[in-house]
Amino acid sequence: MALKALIWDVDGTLAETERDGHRVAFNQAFEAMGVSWRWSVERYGQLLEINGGRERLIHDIERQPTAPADAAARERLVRALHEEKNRRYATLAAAGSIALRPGVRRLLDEAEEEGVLLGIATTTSRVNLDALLRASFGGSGAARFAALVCGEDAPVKKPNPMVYEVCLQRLGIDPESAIAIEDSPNGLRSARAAGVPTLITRSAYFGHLDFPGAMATVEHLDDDGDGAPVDMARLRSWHDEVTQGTTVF
Ligand code: XBP
Ligand code: MG
Repeated sequence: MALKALIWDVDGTLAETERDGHRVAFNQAFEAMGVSWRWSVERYGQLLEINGGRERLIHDIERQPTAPADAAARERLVRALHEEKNRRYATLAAAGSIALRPGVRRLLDEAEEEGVLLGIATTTSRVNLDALLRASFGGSGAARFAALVCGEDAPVKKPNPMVYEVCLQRLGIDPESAIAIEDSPNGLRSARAAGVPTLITRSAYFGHLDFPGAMATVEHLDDDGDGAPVDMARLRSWHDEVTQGTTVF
């Protein structure tokens, strides 16, 4: 089965956006809007069990003693906090403070040179994706991807497979013709449920975990485990193993 596309997760995979991006932006939004709580690195790691910043806020606000008691007031506060967070995140990204992870830029270039399609499958909001792509690749960054699927396009979030199913549909390919590149258990579950062989790159929050069902697991894309970069040849060899049935994963 030929490898036709790489489908990229964003947060934790393209860049370490969670600890030093979204979390910092959430705390800036909390301060700007006068709410009393802050999310520590540890607390945010617990909240990452929930995909979706808005969903994370809803979960946490129910446990905040100083949050409004009225449900409608909470909903208004959640919406306002999430919008403010996204503005703050875009500023952080535009300031160049969220760098691409090792090997990401090289592998994107290699895939394009070999005519392999690029997709994105993320639960983050489109505004956040655009901010990161603009900061990383300039104004035309989004145009590199044949399919960009964000939280708005797939409202049922990871680990549900919807985001990958929508991305495959827009790419016009079978799941077995792609490789997903992910960093989290929810992301792996989502890609596997859509039938996509998945490479895990270990990220700050999830790097200590095991990833049963992954096609392969590496520290990052500049080290395939043998100290060599993960390049298109390496991806094709892993892909051949799993799609030609020589490896069960
Ligand atoms: C990670 C997420 C996102 C971000 C925050 O997405 O779960 O919710 O944490 O972004 P992925 P939003 O790893 O799938 O890229 O606030 O826009 O949700
Ligand atoms: Mg991720």
